[in-house]
Amino acid sequence: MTDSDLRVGVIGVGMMGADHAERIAHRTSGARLVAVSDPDTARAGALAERYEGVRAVADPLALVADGDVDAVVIASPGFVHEEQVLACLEHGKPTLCEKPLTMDGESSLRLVRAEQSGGRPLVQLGFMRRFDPEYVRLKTLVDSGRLGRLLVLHNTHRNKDVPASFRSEMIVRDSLVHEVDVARFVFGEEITEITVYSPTPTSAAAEGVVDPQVSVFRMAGGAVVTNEVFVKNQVGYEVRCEAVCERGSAMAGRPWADLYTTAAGGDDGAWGGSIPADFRDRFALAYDRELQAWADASRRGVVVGPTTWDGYAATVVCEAGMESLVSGEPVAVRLADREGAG
Ligand code: ISE
Repeated sequence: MTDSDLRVGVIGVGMMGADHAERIAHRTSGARLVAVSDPDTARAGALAERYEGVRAVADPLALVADGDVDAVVIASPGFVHEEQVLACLEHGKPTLCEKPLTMDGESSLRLVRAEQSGGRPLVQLGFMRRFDPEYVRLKTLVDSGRLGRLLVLHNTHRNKDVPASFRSEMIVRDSLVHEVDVARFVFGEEITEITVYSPTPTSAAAEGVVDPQVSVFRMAGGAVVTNEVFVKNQVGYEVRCEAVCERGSAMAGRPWADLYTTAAGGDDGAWGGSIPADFRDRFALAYDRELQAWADASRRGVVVGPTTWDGYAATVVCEAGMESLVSGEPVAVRLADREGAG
């Protein structure tokens, strides 16, 4: 720890925020955890006590304004992101904002424009797959042209379980949003149309929830992306992405690089590895690299990785996806002019 360390405040210390707080406190060089805020003040207090020199601040906007906080991680729910990100922009503080950027395209666009009018990029979006070594290698391979043109991308995204309050729309907005970003990242193009299909739901799904969901994106260049999102698979966290090109394919996330084991079982032997329980395990390295890249860039006064525009585009695709979830029909994605006033 040195005087030039980036002093970081974390807003929202539930599952992901607490994980990021620990990462900043112990695994991010050049960064120091100094403050945390959460509507559950007891939770924030308990977390602050775990680390030396960390304060719990009740009001998240006071944390942003605090002169002893150089940069902010926002891991609160999406519906409070707009005012928190705006406050960070107003105070000129580098920010890492977890997805979704906001709950609808209009408010996300307001943040894009607010950042643009400030004259300097400040916000990195928390799309961690872009920092996962396998996704990075897949993207590098596709970009190298060695496999020829990229034709189709197949994404699989499964969670072991979610609470009954995790409704069909959340599967689009909170889960599929990652694949929206992956498609845009790997192709380097916008998504122009989305269709969300509703297969027969698993018997584990809460009443009225469409799980799994299968969706198809049409990319600006004409290619197609398929996605399966299944949030109650009862097994564990399985996330993969296969790029199908003219002369070969590449897959990230399968098999998960893990210890291969054999075991005596029943009449026969058995072999296997293990499936991570959730995203914190599977993407631990990606999160480490994401936070390190953010801290390094923040100290240099730049932004690397996904931007507010990426957050905005993902929000608009998900809005169209929620419309398609209801109708089952393809819905066009209409983005504002990237630099313009619209
Ligand atoms: C959660 O919010 C995440 O971001 C996870 O990566 C995703 O797998 C999960 O479905 C979401 O609820």
